[in-house]
Amino acid sequence: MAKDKQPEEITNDKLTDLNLNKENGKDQFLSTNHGVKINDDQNSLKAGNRGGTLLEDFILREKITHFDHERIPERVVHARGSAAHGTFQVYECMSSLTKAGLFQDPSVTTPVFVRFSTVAGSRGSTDLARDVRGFAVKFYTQEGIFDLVGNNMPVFFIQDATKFPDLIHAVKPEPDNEIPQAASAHNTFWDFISLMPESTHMILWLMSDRSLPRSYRMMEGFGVHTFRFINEAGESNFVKFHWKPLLGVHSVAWDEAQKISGKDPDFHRRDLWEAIESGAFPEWELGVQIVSEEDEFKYEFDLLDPTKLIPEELVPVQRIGKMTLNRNPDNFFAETEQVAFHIGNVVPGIDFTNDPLLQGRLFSYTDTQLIRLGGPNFHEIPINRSINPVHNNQRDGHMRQTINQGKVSYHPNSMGGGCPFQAKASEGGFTSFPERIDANKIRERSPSFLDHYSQATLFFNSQSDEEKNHIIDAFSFELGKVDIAFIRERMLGILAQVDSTLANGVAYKLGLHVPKEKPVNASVPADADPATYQSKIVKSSLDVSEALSMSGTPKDSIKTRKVAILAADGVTANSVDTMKKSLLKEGAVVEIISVRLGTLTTDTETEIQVDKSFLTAASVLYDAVYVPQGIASVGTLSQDGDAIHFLNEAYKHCKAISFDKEAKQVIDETCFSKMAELEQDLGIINGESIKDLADKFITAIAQHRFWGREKPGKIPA
Ligand code: HDE
Repeated sequence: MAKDKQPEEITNDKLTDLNLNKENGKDQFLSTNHGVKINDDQNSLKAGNRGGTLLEDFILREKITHFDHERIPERVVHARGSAAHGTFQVYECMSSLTKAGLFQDPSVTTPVFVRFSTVAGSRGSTDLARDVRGFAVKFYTQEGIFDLVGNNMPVFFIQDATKFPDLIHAVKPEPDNEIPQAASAHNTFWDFISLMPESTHMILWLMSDRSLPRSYRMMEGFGVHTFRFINEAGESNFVKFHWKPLLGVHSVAWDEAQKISGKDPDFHRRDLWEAIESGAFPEWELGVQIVSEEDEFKYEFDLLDPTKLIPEELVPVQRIGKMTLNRNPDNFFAETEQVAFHIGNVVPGIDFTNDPLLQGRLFSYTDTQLIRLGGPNFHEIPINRSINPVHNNQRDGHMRQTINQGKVSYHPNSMGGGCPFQAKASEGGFTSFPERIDANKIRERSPSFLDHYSQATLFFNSQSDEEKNHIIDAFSFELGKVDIAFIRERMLGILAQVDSTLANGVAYKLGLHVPKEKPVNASVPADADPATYQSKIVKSSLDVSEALSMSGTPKDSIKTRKVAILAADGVTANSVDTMKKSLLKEGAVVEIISVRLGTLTTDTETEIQVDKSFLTAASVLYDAVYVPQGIASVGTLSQDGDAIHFLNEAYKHCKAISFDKEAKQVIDETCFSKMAELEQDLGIINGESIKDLADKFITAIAQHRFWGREKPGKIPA
């Protein structure tokens, strides 16, 4: 066994060399907000050494006042988020469908800023909550700002904007004790949902692995609503927007998600940041599904109903361009926190439909910025500024930045030469699509919105067996946290409308029976005949839509996957080096994990830097694990509870595990020692030739997970 190494000594000089940057930061003297250089930032102004502080101390007062006002109201929803800058380029000219400038010229690069988020939790909550993810893209086009404010699921919980405050009140922590944080697994959420059959389709998505992304970089994005594309001739086509991640769509296990929430609540934020810093830029293709005006009523669902998707088998997704995120924000608050998205930010060539959820959102986003960012000039905050010039007669207001010149702030005028002018459509002026509207003024739900179950069934039927099991487990977990029995039962009644295996599976785990009565739709106006609001049974034209399952997602790359190498003193240098090099060559991130930090001494007396010790590393933060050979290293690890736990967890979460034949001694201590030989095709890889081992390991990591190995309740990790 190699002797313990002493850590490198750090001298006092190194710790206190604060003058290092003085040269670079010439003239960067500390100053007040009004430009006065500060001489003493350590002491407030006092009446004598031990005397009271003087009100006169403008430096202290300015600093503390600014600090007192550092927080702005967090977003009511989507408070927790992370963002990045990037670019978008269209593949070919889309002028036959839309005149929007950003979709015309493949040589034009449009800057974007993208913010990903969870919905329910507060700003400081965990990234790994079971939740929908926001996927909001701000395109800074030459014609103004276009915001595509979407989610990572293609449908939504409700059909009408007026139910949004109810939905959010139900999912947020309960108002008496503010419990639970960032979780839908509680009474009020399921009380509401179980009375709202229109939520069923979305709830299936929420209970699926889609709500537990491995990374923001491995999520799909959806505009959800049907929008319109308008071309130069003024012709309209309906369009649904999609983002397809080039790394594929991947998720983690629920047990893993809960553990990550403790080990690294910033898991997604860190992952996005580190990928961009390392130059592994996340990429998505923008997809569109196009439906012509003539085909508006062709489908068994209503295009205006945001609880429905258009199956890709019915209308294929055309990939029209690529988005690359290539720069982290410089300042979280100034950019990620102050960015203000608005679904109403569209450019000529893109227009709205009458989806009642979309229509309500058109009001909400500006309204929310007024309170969050403190006034009507939030468009002047750098991250929200249009890159093309803004000219209008809007003036003044809280925190106005622009210094408008001259006397004229009205239109029409002659004193300002008529400026600014209105733009003709041919000059790029925005004109709304002149949709014909001829109707009574009513408060009603369209009967075409009353099919609440068929797409939920389609979604469930389209999942792999493992995905189906995860959905059953997720419902059982969430409803298991509901302590009011009739809410659980009511929810089972809804699940019975979707699929009997689903309902019975959940009922079994809850120790309940599936109710025989049909669920009620309680979202009915006071004077309405409840019969007219009852859910309709509609037969879906498809039994299965493969695109709805994640099992067919691309699994051909290990780029940015995190691989742990467990090692201790005496490890065989060649094993570590060869494996590490092979993994790095394929773009993976590799970390050496050991019983303590510092360096390891190998069999050849070389040294290897340890990246993390078992104290700060955990299996749930990695995609795969390798145990190299080396008698002393293997001996240490086989006696180390943390190392064994690491491996057990990796096994439980169905990750690729590889080990040198000689490291079998470590595997013998794990709960899967008996399975190690049998599950070679299921991601447990061992061998003698390190090169061969590395090749097989790389293929296995690219599979993401071996869900077929899952044995719920059998792995004590
Ligand atoms: Fe939002 N939503 N939303 N939403 N939403 C907000 O705006 C709202 C809906 C979405 O990273 C808020 O600036 C209403 C659907 C994202 O900054 C607020 C309704 C979809 C983000 C608001 C919806 C979204 C928001 C809170 C029902 C997917 C985060 C802070 C009519 C298509 C954007 C803010 C960011 C944020 C209202 C429904 C996506 C309160 C009233 C459907 C990604 O204005």
